[in-house]
Amino acid sequence: VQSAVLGFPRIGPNRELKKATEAYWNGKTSAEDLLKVGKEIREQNWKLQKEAGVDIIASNDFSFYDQVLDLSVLFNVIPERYTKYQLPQLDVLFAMGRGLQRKATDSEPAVDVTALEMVKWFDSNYHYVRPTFGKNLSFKLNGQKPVDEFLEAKALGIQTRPVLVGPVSYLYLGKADKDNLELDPISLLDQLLPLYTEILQKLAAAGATEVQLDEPTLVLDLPANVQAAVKKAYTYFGQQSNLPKITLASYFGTVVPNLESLKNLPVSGFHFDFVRAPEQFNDVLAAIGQNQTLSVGIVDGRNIWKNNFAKSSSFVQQAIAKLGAERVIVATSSSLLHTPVDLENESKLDAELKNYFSFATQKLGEVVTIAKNVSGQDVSAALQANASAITARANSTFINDQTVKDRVSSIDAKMSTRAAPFPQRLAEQQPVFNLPLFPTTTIGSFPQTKDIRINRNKFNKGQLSAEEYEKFINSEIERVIRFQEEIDLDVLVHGEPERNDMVQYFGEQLKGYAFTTNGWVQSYGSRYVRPPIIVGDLSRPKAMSVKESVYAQSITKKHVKGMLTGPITCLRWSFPRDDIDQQTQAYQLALALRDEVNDLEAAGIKIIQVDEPAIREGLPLRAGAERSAYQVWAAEAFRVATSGVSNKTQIHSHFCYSDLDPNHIKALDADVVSIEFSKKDDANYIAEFKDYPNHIGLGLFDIHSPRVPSTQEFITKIETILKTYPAEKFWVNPDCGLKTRGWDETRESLTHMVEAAKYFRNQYQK
Ligand code: THG
Ligand code: ZN
Repeated sequence: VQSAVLGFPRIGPNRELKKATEAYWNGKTSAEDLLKVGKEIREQNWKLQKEAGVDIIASNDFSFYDQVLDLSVLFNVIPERYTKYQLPQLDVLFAMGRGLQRKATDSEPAVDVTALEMVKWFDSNYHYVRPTFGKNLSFKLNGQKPVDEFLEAKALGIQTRPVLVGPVSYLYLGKADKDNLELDPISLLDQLLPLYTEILQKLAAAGATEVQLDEPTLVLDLPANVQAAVKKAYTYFGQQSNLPKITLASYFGTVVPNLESLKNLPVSGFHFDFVRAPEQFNDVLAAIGQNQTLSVGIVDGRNIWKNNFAKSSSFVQQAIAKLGAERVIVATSSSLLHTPVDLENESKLDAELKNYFSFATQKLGEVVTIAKNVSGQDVSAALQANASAITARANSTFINDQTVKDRVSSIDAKMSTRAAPFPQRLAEQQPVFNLPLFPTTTIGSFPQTKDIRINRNKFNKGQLSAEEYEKFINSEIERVIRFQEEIDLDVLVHGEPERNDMVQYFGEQLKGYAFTTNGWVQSYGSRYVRPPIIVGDLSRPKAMSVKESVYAQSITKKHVKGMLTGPITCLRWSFPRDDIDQQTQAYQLALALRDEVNDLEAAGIKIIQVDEPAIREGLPLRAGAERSAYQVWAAEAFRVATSGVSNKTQIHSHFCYSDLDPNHIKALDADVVSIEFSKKDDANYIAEFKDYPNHIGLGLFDIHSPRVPSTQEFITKIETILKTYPAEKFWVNPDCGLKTRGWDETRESLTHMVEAAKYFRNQYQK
């Protein structure tokens, strides 16, 4: 029985890719330098997998930004605004991913382009760059990245299985441009299939015997025309000559509702995710054809818990019993992109905990061991060590906390409902805040400068005392407060200089969490996160954010928002426990946050923002009972966290990077919400939020791009929104936090934003 890995993290064991990419963007190194780092990482990853004994190793899983964006470049799905500057292809790729604004020089003209939209990859915290289909499409191949990388591995003596997102998922995850809204991307399939064929033929000619085409959209509720497109695409490939064998891979859920479209397809095999959806086993086994292989995704690509070898092996054995050993492959459930690179890099992690975890590198050993075990090879030592780790975790002392359990069972409707409904709260809040029309604010974070990172590092290494560090943080807070006063924002924030990340920061302070020092996972482009790990029942030993908020409020007359991360987002951006359900973990977090919200209020903070950007990504991928239940408990968890305050305290929340459901947002009953909007300025989306009952800020500029919008651009945008949206409910704010931006562009953008708000204030007061 063979072992397979669907993809490996491409960031390098010590974030080599991030460092190289950002150095290139900052003009410190050349494109050649960056390409070289990419090549080294690929080589290292392939060798690691080869040495671990993995039989089927992916290539083309590497990307300098995003694998979906790579395909857009490969197929020339490049909107005109990126091509008119004659930039090198690598710079076109980055411009599409993050926008580009460059002043004219003697030799080069000025460049000013916005980025494409970035959206969550299914229910993960990875973001892909959405293919955007404009009016003047001219599909053709740009280069041959998959072939080049295949050949690179081959030259190292490593035969790989190239991976590409499949044609149906590529189109279905894309969208029509706003000048081309009548287009259904799926209708482009006929134009795309010859290009896939061309690249697949090139791969075959280069020596690839097999490719992996990822069709994760098969786990969604697909309209009939998309199901038909699956059938059509793979039937088409079956009719072409000189293609490699195709493994059609799906993951993150069950494919059963779309199984009809997979029957009798001329592919050599399928890969399915049995970690997330073991219940699809009988149905998919009944559906696959006589000679087709089944890649059994059994090692979790989305979480870090050690695999249970005994359980996994017996699962795979069932497949072998039906299909025969030669038709079964043991695989990771998805690409390992979503897990940290190597547990061995964690020198500070408690040894007991470490024994329960498995990162990408360790997961290589897991697929290999399970494959060997079901092939009848002797891996008894590994099995024994594994069994004792699994037992030890189940019996470990840090998991259970009866006080927490009791508190969760005491949650009732009163705890999750504000004292009065919104109109009454608003009436009580207005005299407290006295805000002007079009109040301006930001989402919370301000630039995380090099200086901040250096000082945080020094403090963590013990080179800076607690007092010195606090003094430094306070000086940063003061700088941010003065800046906001200077540009005349209405509701201020403290800027979050003390926080590395909005989830990790709280994870580090809650009991029941473990955290890593080097467990980075790519979130988008060069931005990575270190998800904390929920290992036991969660509680809050002491206040987590009160000190900084109180200091900020003490040095200004304007209101400063207290800033917290909501229960769902803490859950979604952590590695959750797999031994209890997510709802229980969310309630535990909600109670810890409720205490924090109440403490902030008691300390005199009158506006408290509890961000839930991950609320949408937690939504089960398919409609049904589980999804409806989630909508209820996720909203309830948020309200448990935020309903302990008086009517006069204003609760804000913030959401980003997903297509939001206004009804779900409504169920949270926050007084003011801000939502990401700058890439979604089409009339339909505005209309969806038109009836949102509470107050709302539609994000006015893209904070992922260094680009600075002009005052006029803000005015035009607000004008469009005000055609459908009532002015008296409207807040003026950016799309998201500013931590990834530099100070210069932040100052300029916010200044323009405030000017635009004042322009409308004047207009409306006349
Ligand atoms: N935190 C986490 N997940 C997130 C966000 C976040 N997902 C969605 C959204 N915000 C966009 N993602 C990110 C992820 C990382 C960063 C910014 C936005 C970021 N990371 C720093 C970096 O890579 O340089 C490292 C931060 C650190 O020191 O921990 O800026 O905000 N969890
Ligand atoms: Zn955001």
